[in-house]
Amino acid sequence: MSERTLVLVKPDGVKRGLVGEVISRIERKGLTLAAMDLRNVERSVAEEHYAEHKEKPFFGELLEFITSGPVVAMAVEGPRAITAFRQLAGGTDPVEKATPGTIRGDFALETQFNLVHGSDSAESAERELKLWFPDL
Ligand code: IDP
Repeated sequence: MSERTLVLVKPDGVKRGLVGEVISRIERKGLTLAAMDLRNVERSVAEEHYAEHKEKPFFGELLEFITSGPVVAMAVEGPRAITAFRQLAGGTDPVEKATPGTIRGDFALETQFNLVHGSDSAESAERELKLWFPDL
């Protein structure tokens, strides 16, 4: 049974030239791209995307960051794609939680600038894919 997840290469990943690296890891895992787009993020989309964090102290900074430059948005598909990509990404804190061998563990140092986003559940994936790829 195949499922889809939303993956973002965040502005730090695009600026650092890590788009190819992320796509390569997704493809080597056996997952496939159902859609992909380089785009600037509207503030309203950023607010909706991160709605679950709106009471957090870092919400303002997070919106600034995610709208600071283009992101690459992807719909990634495959068996257990949601969990599979979360494993490829590694934990949120790239030093304390992400292990070497993961995207964040190999390439990031700061929690905010952790390079990628991946939906964290089937419900999130459905909500986020509707937001980012309404026509898919
Ligand atoms: P996730 O991206 O691993 O699912 P979430 O807890 O959903 O992690 O947080 C969303 C994003 O918000 C993180 O990827 C990171 O960029 C940012 N973030 C999370 N916690 C902090 C923090 O304590 N300070 C600054 N930014 C944070």
